[in-house]
Amino acid sequence: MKRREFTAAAASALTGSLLPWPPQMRGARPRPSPSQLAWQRDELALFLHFGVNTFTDREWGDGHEDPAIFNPAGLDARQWARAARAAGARALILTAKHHDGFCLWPSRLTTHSVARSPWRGGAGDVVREFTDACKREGLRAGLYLSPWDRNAPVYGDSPRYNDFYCDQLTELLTRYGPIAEVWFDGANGEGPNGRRQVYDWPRVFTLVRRLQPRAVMFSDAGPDVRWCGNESGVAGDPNWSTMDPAAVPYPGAPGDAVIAVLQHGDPQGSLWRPAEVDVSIRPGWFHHAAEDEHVKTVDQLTDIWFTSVGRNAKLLLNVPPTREGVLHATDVARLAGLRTRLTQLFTEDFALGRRVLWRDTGPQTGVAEIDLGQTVHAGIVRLEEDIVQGQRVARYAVQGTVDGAWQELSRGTTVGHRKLDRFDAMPVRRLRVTVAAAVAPLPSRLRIGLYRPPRA
Ligand code: FUL
Repeated sequence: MKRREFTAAAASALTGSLLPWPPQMRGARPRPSPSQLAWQRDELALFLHFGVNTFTDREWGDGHEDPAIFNPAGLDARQWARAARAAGARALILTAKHHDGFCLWPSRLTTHSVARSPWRGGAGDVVREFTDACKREGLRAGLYLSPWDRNAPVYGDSPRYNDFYCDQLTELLTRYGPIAEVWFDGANGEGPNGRRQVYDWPRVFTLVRRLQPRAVMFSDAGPDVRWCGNESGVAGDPNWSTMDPAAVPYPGAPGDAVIAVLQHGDPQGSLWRPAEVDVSIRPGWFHHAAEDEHVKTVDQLTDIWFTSVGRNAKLLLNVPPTREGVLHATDVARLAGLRTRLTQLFTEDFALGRRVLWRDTGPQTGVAEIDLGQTVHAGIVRLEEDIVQGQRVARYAVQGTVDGAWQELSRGTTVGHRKLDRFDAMPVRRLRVTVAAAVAPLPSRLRIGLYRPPRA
């Protein structure tokens, strides 16, 4: 589902300097804050789209749903969290409110919520069950609160809706313990009365920072992590984790130039704002029984892993609960299958423990060579920068000796947290990684891994 346009209100105020955190040092390369670092190191989070759309079989509700339709009799948040753990995910993000305005928690600000549903006799709270399940399974919990609300009567009455939205955020960020990520969707349209909302983003971001200082905020315009510019599972190449905040001034800012920056970042950008790749395991974001035969295969999910985590991004994989309130058996099996595949691919690192000979070839370039000690059947190379120090590599090449002669295995642009390249299977004895260009001197050497071919 593609986003719609936001109004340009308060755009100019949304620069990094507005916010007290993350700190950015003048003149130095931008670096991640501790929360941004933890967020990226999680690598995989699951997204849970759940709400009245699950019962109406729609993707975008209009806000006129009868809350009585919401009755997920077998709701089991523990099952969501266990499936996430089996997939190797370390966080989950739930749609506490989608564009229809229906709240999965008993918000005192609206009657369009679980409190008016028959589920748990009207005394239920999906957000509570979700956050409790995350805690019990040792996962971080995140919440999505749609800015666009097609039910709220005050939507489009800008100051009043901004109060309403901030009050809803306050409920979510004060009742349920630590929240690791707050997700602001760029989709936007008219309210029930045909009016457009002018959002007070600086106020929203400041509120989240105050109530949950460790949470990262996602939107097209950050402030902490950015959208990757598409919903197909593919981060940009190159993919810089830095960007100029003025390039995407507010969530939902339109235009090809905006999409290009979201995809690629900017090597000269003044802020650390890494890319998150959100994609659904199914054609839609919500569960539709008609799509049960169209769940992405383990091969497809593995490809997505390479084009997201393998391109310096974080993967947010949507797996929507059914009307019963559980993840569908097919989806659960695919998640487990993905983890099994990744474990198979990355268990044996031929370069592990081997001596790396590094030679500086210029102030910002160098060559690493590794003798693997034996000829190995290889097909994947892994490169990593120590992003605690920021991101610098702009161009690299990987070569291997095949029957004594150097051959190119892969080449690329950015590395960042992780770059994964697949290449035609080769019997490789020695490995060489050349950093041909960087945007600043490298503070430390790359980490290098070498693995079997994907489907050997
Ligand atoms: C989009 C929304 O319109 C979709 O319904 C979904 O929530 C997706 C993650 O973002 O902008």
